[in-house]
Amino acid sequence: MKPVLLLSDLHLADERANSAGAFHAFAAGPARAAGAVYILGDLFDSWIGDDQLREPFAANIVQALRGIADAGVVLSIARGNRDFLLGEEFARATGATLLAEQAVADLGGVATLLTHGDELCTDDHAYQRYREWMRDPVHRRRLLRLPYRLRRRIAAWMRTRSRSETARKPESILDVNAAAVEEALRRHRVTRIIHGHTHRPARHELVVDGVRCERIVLADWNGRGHYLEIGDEGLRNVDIDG
Ligand SMILES: [Mn+2]
Repeated sequence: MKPVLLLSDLHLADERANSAGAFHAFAAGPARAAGAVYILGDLFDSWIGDDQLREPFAANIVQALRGIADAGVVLSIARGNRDFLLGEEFARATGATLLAEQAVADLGGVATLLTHGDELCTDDHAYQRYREWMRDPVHRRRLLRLPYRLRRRIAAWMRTRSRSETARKPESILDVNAAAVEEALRRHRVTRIIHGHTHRPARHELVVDGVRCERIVLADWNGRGHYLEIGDEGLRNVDIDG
């Protein structure tokens, strides 16, 4: 069986050349030999609408994604909190399928819940309120109608605000809530969840209703790339240099 590769929180941006380099190495190499590639959100550090496709940096990344899909690899991309505005035009340009917020996929014979994971951070009430507002299609449409340059300024302002708020919030409320994780596993009747968002890569074991379950948190990219490979020999974390 060809391996399944999962990655998240690449936060690709013009000013992060090493991460972009690692991504291009990934797209030209291991990704093309995979059976499926899942990008679980925050591929881009910011996405302000599919008209961002005309930016040279974004166009390069999209071309690399297209190369993966054209190699016959099933490419699936979840929206993260930074790139929740990824839309149909982006999907068409890349040949990727945009995943629902929570999606179940059979990965190496194990039904696995895939999500970016920010919806599980329910202890961060201020963030969840913001998230609810942004999820409203009316708010999204209104946002997307604003001129491109204005959206870019808003996104920059939101990134600065998010950084300062995250810095002042206690560590504990920025992680997933245990009850929210259990509830998600129960609702989808799965024993494994893979997510990103928290930038706390780990493999956690937990017991839900007497059943052993597993929660895998993918690593964020910080100058170096990372992906999780699920293959015949089990799970393996792989680093990619930019
Ligand atoms: Mn995130």
